[in-house]
Amino acid sequence: MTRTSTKLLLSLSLSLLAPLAGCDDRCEHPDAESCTTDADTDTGLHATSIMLSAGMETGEPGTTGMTDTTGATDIDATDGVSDTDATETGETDGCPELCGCVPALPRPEPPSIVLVLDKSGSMFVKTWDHDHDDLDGDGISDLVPGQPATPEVTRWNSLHRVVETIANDFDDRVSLGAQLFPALDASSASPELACVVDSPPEVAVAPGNAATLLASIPSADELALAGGTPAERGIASAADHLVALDDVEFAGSKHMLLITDGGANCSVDAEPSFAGVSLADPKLVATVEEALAGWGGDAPIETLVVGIDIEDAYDDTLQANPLELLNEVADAGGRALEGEERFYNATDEDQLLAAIEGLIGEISCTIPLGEDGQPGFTTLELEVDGEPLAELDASACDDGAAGWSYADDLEPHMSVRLCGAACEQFKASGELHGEFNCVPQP
Ligand SMILES: [Ca+2]
Ligand SMILES: [Ca+2]
Repeated sequence: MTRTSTKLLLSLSLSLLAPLAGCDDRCEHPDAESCTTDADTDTGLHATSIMLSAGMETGEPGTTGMTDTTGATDIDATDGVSDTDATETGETDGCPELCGCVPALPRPEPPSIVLVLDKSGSMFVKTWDHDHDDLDGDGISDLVPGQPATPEVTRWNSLHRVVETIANDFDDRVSLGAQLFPALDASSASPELACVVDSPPEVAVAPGNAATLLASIPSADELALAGGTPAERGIASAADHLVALDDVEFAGSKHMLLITDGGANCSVDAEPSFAGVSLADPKLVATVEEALAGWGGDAPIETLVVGIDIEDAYDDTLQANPLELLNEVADAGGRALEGEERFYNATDEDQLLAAIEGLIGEISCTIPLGEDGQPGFTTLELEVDGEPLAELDASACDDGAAGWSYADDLEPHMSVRLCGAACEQFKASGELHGEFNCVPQP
């Protein structure tokens, strides 16, 4: 809604304001305290050179674009600077000669991510060739002739190892929580007990949470747990928790990472029988959609989907194809892949680690451009740690090239992604600097 109206306003106003003033190639750091402009309360259409700096704490978001719109035009059309504005800007408390003079945006906040973890019986009963050293299944290593293959492990064993790695790796950059589905005390004693989920989640979102998280989930060598796959109840509880977080302490973006080895069942509307709760749950997609739309008017919550060895085949118990079900969940969650498998479907432990590490890395290197996004008629230049970055298209960013790309397709762009080495550099230094520069008008 905001995007549409902003875009409309910009298009409607273009003819009134043309030619727009040009401005200097580069902007000096504006001093947020002394840079009072001759601001009329206005649309910000002249704010064509705006700073954002992740290293600065000054200023407030959403206050960009406060120069005048008193009809300033570059009458002599030779210096690229609005004649009326140039005079006025010269009068303003030491501001450099800019098209705009606005506070820097605040430092990006760490994202909040709930790991929504499948703790169903199959995670502890089914084993897999986690390191892919025995594709023919004869018990002999395919890699080292004559040597026995490594023993298969449970899927939970692999998931636990991956969670341990990523929780430690991202401990200082991401606020993590964990939701198990079903709950720790679920059992196969009754259909109800097979589907119970704890709410709030077992591990509340918090910074520096790795040790707490690992102490609160079943251990890697656990073999005796049972239960269904109440993913919808898990997602609902995790979304409730994210919405309830303090907006100031947890000001970053909010995400759920659903990691599962099968299609969701345990529908809240199911008949209370084992056959009933074993059927695919049609409600999961709707709940994920609701979270993305902004639960109770709150910020959108993305759901990212990682499957553990999901087969593309009809499942008689679910009465559905689990791969198709998870494709639908990924589509609804806001960050689906393209193609036949639109979620990350890991067939071994390395792929599971790569998928989860990649997704959390991507989230932590996605930087918002302020409440109103990028102003119209501007280009964006970014520097990490003092080095200018190349703008990339999204596919080059996905492939790990160094640089940045927009994280969204529509204008005004609301956020950017740092890609490849640029993401690593930002994570190491925390220094991101950016400028919106005006596109010179003819
Ligand atoms: Ca073999
Ligand atoms: Ca093996």
